[in-house]
Order: sequence, then structure tokens, then C-alpha cells
Amino acid sequence: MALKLEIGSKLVAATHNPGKVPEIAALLDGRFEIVTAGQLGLPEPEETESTFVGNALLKARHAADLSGLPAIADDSGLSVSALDGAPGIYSARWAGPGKDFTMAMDKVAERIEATGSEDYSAWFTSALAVAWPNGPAVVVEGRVDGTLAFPGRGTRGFGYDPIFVPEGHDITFGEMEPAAKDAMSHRARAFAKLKAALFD
Ligand code: ITT
Repeated sequence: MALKLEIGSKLVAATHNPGKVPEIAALLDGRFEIVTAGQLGLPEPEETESTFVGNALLKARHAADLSGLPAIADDSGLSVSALDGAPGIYSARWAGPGKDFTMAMDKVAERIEATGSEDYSAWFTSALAVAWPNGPAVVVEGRVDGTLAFPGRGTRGFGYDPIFVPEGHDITFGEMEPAAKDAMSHRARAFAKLKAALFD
């Protein structure tokens, strides 16, 4: 049997990042009744895997098994060419327990400067996983390439958005209308694959 999600059914957004919830909801386009892991009081699992795909599956599986509902999770991050792909899966952890992304963005700037590289290219990755309670799971990955700009600009979005200028544009994700970001982001590209697999 093909794995499908029934339109209008409950779907757990297995994230504790308030920046991701509106993006996930917008990309799902009202197809499901979204409940967040926070609303259900689900604990945040430790991200013990070494890839975006592994951590997305771990988070979706954790939320689905605990809630008894299908769950969708995103594991994402910023990768910097001059830093051999760092912070990558450690993107959230670079912001520390206080989730201080001003500090994390400063750290990216300092680390690039320390390499002496003039290569400011970077990319965002999003792995999206859907898991059914004690059942199967699917996972897909999307990526958007761009260049880093310091100091950061804009107050929209979340995380590293103020320093990321997507390819073909001259404003950062932090300056962009949410709908414009949702039309080209790593998360949107992963979603397009997920929709093709599950919803169409
Ligand atoms: P959950 O695991 O609960 O979903 P998290 O913030 O810990 O929340 P991740 O482990 O996937 O999520 O970390 C991803 C980090 O990468 C996130 O905190 C941001 O700093 C960064 N990131 C991912 N997507 C981004 C985006 O669209 N814009 C800016 N930063 C992004």
C-alpha cells in the first residue's frame, strides 16, 4: 500500500523551534490539522544522529510513537563552504542553550575570517521526515545555495536568515517577505518532494 496522509487529519509538527512552525504550516497549505510537539507537551529528543536525514527521522519517529499520530519533523542547518560544511547539523547548537543567533552569526563570521578565505558561499539544507506511529517513515532533503553577508540584515525569518542571500537575489532571507522565502527555501524544496511522495 502506498503511504499517504489523509487530508484534514491531525499531523504533529515535531519541532520545538517556533520559527519553523509557521513555515511548516504555510507549506502544508491547510491540508492538515497541525498540532505542535510543544502543544502536546512532548519532550525534545536528543539529536544523536550524524546527518540531517538521520536527525529528521529520529525527531519524527519520537513524536509519532509518543503521540500516536503521524508526525512531520525538519532537521536543517547552514553549511559554509569555507568551513567545510560547518555548522551543518550543529547549526542550532552554535547558538548555545540561550539560542542566541547573534552570537552564532558572529561565530560564523569569525571562523571564516580565521581561515583567510574569501569564499563566502553557503547553503541551507532541510531534511523532512514523516513517520507513522510504530510504523514506516519517509524522508526527503532540499537545499538552497547562496552567499553570506555580514553584518546581517533584516528581522524576518529566524536563525541565520539575516546573513543568507539566496542565489539570484540581493536581499537576505531576513529581509524577504515570508512568502518569497517559502517559494525558494531549502524547506520548500524538500516539501515539494514530500508532496509528490505523499499528498498528490
Ligand atoms: P527542532 O529540532 O525542535 O525542530 P531546532 O532549532 O533544534 O528545532 P534543528 O536541530 O533542525 O532545529 O536546527 C536547525 C537550525 O538551523 C535552526 O535552529 C536555525 O538556526 C538553522 N536554520 C534552519 N533552517 C533555517 C532557516 O530557514 N533560516 C535560518 N536558519 C535556519
